[in-house]
Amino acid sequence: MRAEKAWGARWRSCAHPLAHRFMETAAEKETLVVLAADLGTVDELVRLIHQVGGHIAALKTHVDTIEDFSPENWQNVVDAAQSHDLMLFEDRKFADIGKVSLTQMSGVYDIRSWADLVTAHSVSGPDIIDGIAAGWDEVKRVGGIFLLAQMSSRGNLLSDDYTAETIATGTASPHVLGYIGNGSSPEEVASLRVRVGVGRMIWTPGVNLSATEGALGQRYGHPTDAIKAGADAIIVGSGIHGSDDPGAAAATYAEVSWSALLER
Ligand code: S5P
Repeated sequence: MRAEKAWGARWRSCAHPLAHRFMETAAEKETLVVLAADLGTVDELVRLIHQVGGHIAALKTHVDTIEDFSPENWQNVVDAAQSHDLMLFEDRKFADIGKVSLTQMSGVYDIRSWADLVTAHSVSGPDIIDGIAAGWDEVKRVGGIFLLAQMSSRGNLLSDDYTAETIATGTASPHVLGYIGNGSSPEEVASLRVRVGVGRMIWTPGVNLSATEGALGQRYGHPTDAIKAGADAIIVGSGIHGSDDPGAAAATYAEVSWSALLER
């Protein structure tokens, strides 16, 4: 099978079903691009999804930044994503105690009902994972969590020890599909991969083909370097949505990322 051949050990070792779903979509479309769809309105988002949908493997959102959010309106984003076989990845960066994280899975945005994947910090301890997972349980859906093991922003406080503790927390839970790593530094990604082993995903933001720095302390590295160092997806925002031709930009990131995986 095509996905298994391309992904090798990752395909055989990842236990979470949504990891396989991602790897299948990626292999089908030949892309490791996760679009960071950081735009302000539902219409803009839907237009972008249709422009780049054939070249990306998942859709990352910040739902609380959508100016015209309503549950009905948001359904257009969900439908657009599903029409391109994209999982919805809400980058909520949960960080509260378990019980509050559970309630934050519902509320105004009702993340549990449409997100397949979410991000969480491990700073509050392991119970945050059970809180988030209980949110999906309540609506009988399966979801996966990415823990922030590293960050791409300059001056962040995620030390080596913090990264190690985060991996220990993630390893202990079947809900943790993988980790966010710092795509701006191939060395950091490589050391994260050594610690994580083969059985979980590493997805990396902080990648851009032309810039080395972004606004307000964002740092960038080259997508090829991140993937060769062990990243399984590149999270790309400005490099695509900030381009004059997002469709063409997405196609380029897709091509670069897929070749890097095959070379790895
Ligand atoms: O450390 C991180 C973690 C994340 S999830 N650094 C990040 O930049 N991100 C997210 O990736 C961030 O929230 C944004 O949506 C995206 C990067 O966007 P870009 O425009 O810089 O490519």
